[in-house]
Amino acid sequence: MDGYTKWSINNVSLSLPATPYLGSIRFGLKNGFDQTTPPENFTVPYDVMKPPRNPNTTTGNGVYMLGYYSTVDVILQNANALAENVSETHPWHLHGHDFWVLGYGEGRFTEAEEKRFNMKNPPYRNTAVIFPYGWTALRFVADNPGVWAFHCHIEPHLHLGMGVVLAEGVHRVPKIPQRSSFLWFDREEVHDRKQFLMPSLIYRRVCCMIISCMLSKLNWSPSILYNI
Ligand SMILES: [Cu+2]
Repeated sequence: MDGYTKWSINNVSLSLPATPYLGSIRFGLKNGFDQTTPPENFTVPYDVMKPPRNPNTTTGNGVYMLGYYSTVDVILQNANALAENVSETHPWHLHGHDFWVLGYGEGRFTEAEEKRFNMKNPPYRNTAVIFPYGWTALRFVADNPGVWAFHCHIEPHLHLGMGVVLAEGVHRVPKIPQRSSFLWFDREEVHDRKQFLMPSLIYRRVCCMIISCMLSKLNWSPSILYNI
């Protein structure tokens, strides 16, 4: 983008805002971050194996607003890195939650893969990799009030945009200091919030996001799948 290399998710390269999300959401600041929800999948069919014809991307810092206590499925879909036969491994880390790793596979994810999900004893982690050209399916319960980053933990990848922001139950977070709507905030107070509820044992499918990791520069991009 503009001559720079970025990573993007569904054609959005994450560019964090100056104002902390917690304060922006709690205090209703419309200018704190992009108010449009980022895309939950690719907008057009996209061959993850081949570099896109148009390598451009967009930037953004919108938030996936999750229903409090909803069950969220995420399909991390890896793609090419804008070159033939180039795709990398990315360790994706979710803040604020652990998730079940329901499955992973090669190539483009299809709904048929769901039949092979491990619903019996899936690993419970807060980090999982997507392999080159592969996909990884995760599930978690949005039961922890707050705003949470979900990102590749290879730091340069994160700083080049490989991440998304999730939020749930922000109105339940106690004592968000007014100054959190400024350009800094008191970490101690934010981390002091308590969990309100324990994870439910009943999981309901509410959302399936397909998130693509591709070396930036996509104007049109991959994937579609949003189940309610
Ligand atoms: Cu990465």
